[in-house]
Amino acid sequence: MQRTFIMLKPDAVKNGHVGNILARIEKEGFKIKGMKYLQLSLNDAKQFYKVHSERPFYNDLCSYMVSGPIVAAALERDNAVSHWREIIGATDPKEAAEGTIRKLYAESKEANAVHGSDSVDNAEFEISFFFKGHELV
Ligand code: IDP
Ligand code: MG
Repeated sequence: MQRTFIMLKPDAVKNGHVGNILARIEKEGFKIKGMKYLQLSLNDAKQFYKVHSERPFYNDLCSYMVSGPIVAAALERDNAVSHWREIIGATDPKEAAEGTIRKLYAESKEANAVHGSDSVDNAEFEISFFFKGHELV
């Protein structure tokens, strides 16, 4: 069993896709280990996306991530990291495969509905960024 960290980004919440995406999460066999509905602070967004701080889209991305509430969750499954990446599809929904979460629900390359950790190490780091031990079941 493996854990990954995911977010339902502001566009997914604003556009009313939370229920459908949570249903997909359950259908794919993920167990929810922790979940929060929250508004990120700009500092938290900057910290979370620090690896992208040199990228041209960094400031816009951080502003966008604080533009409305999000859902943050820790999910468990076999191959959780790669399975979630597979079912969310490419970063840009225009390039995402049919049936993927980003293809179905994303607005744009920036407002792309969901986040997913890109490695097991990053997943553990990102889970600890959002959750204290007692907030995970
Ligand atoms: P990922 O979410 O598919 O792993 P990353 O390259 O890690 O994609 O980028 C993090 C987030 O930054 C993306 O999910 C997206 O919201 C945003 N982003 C990435 N590339 C661009 C871009 O070229 N323009 C605008 N936003 C971008
Ligand atoms: Mg990434």
